[in-house]
Amino acid sequence: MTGGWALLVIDMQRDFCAPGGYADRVGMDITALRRPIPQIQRLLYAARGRGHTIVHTREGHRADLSDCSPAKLERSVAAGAPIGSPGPLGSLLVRGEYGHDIIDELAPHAGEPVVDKPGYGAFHQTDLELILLSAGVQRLVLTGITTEVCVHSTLREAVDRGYRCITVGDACAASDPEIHRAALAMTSGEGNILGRVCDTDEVLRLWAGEAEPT
Ligand code: C5J
Repeated sequence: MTGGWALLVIDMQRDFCAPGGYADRVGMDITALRRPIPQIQRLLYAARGRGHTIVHTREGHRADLSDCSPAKLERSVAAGAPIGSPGPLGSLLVRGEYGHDIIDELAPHAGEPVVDKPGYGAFHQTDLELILLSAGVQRLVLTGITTEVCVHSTLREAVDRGYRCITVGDACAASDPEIHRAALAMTSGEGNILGRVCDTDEVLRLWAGEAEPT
């Protein structure tokens, strides 16, 4: 096997997981979005124990929204949750606000990089690729939310960059379970065109050397 593993924990922020955050305001089901938390905790525990690289991401923008494209801003306004508008957790999806940070249950440990991203994909306008290159990573395990947007965008960016990817079905979530299923089906179609879809137990067996990575 060549290349090290990285566990990506995508956008498990209060803005997507807590009442009053962006997702709640836009009408998403935050109960569904919180469902992968226990599986991500298991993967984090195992990855830390095995010394795998762990990267957390957060979606958000500068307070002046100078890094938010007009198209993205207009979309959020039309959806009823304008990026930058005030809420009980602070301005929606703005860096430094309480809502922008990662939920307590999945708080990064000291030394684990947190990548702040202005887009949906975690490679877009970030230093993620450099972090992975420096750590010798070639295999990514993707978790987080939402399956169909930020996980999928990141997955597509990663596959085009040559990373071997596993999307962990029970460690990702969408607000709508049908969309979650469809996003996973898109991934594994055409002979795993966007990499494999596994569940948490399979990844743990793989890391334990009890299954062969492909
Ligand atoms: C969205 C994300 N859906 N993290 N962001 O706006 O998937």
